[in-house]
Amino acid sequence: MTDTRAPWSPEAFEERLRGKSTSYHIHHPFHVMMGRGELTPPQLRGWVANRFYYQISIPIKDAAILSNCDDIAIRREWIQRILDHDGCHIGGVDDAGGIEAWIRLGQAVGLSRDDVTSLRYVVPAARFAVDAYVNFARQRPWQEAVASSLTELFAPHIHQQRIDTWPTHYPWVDAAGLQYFKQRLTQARRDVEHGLHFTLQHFSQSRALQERALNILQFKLDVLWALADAILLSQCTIEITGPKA
Ligand code: AHQ
Repeated sequence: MTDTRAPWSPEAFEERLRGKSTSYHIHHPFHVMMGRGELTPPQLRGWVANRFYYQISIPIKDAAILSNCDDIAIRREWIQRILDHDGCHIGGVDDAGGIEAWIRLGQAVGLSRDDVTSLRYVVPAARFAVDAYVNFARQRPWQEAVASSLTELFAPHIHQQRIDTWPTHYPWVDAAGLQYFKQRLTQARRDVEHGLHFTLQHFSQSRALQERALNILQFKLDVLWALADAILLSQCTIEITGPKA
């Protein structure tokens, strides 16, 4: 059956994308508890250790997008995301990258580097949620994987919330560990500007494509929600015994 509906205007399409903020994981009970200072130290450590699997999977996901993408202009933009996470040494400047910053966050909450990098605390349901995202990027057209990254429309809010509240709610956390959230404020805004511009242009060829983009964004919102479910419901808590490196 031919779809005779006209596409939404770019403004109306963007409004619908942004309207999905109500499904963002900042509203998940675990993150509500975090924002209210209600998490115990073992719970916060469990979150940091499990989210590390998401962090190390992001550049794998982005490399999958690059490997599927035949558009040089898109690849030139997208490759920066890998450097942001893996770090780089360009023009004499050494950037350790976001994955190293997340390990620093782990140490700031009392975990050792090995506690984080060994993935020993990552619960099965957390792996499954993250792997669903990576496999989506591997198996779906790169344009759909670009659209799936638009949960970062809402990310600056949650990063800012942590920067604003952790020093008061979790004063035992070494403040240097918050550096990851601070650097994501600018990186997320830059990434979203590019990803949103492409999504508004590419998916506006038809109403059906626009609705597909909304469903893709909902899939990724569900990945983040399921990741929070996994961490909350698995009751992954990490007690600290003795000094940590
Ligand atoms: O630290 C995050 C990050 O590097 C990314 C990349 C981006 C993507 O490509 O899907 N999404 C994302 C997100 C990060 N942090 C999450 C958080 O709550 O700390 C938010 C998440 C996102 O909103 O997609």
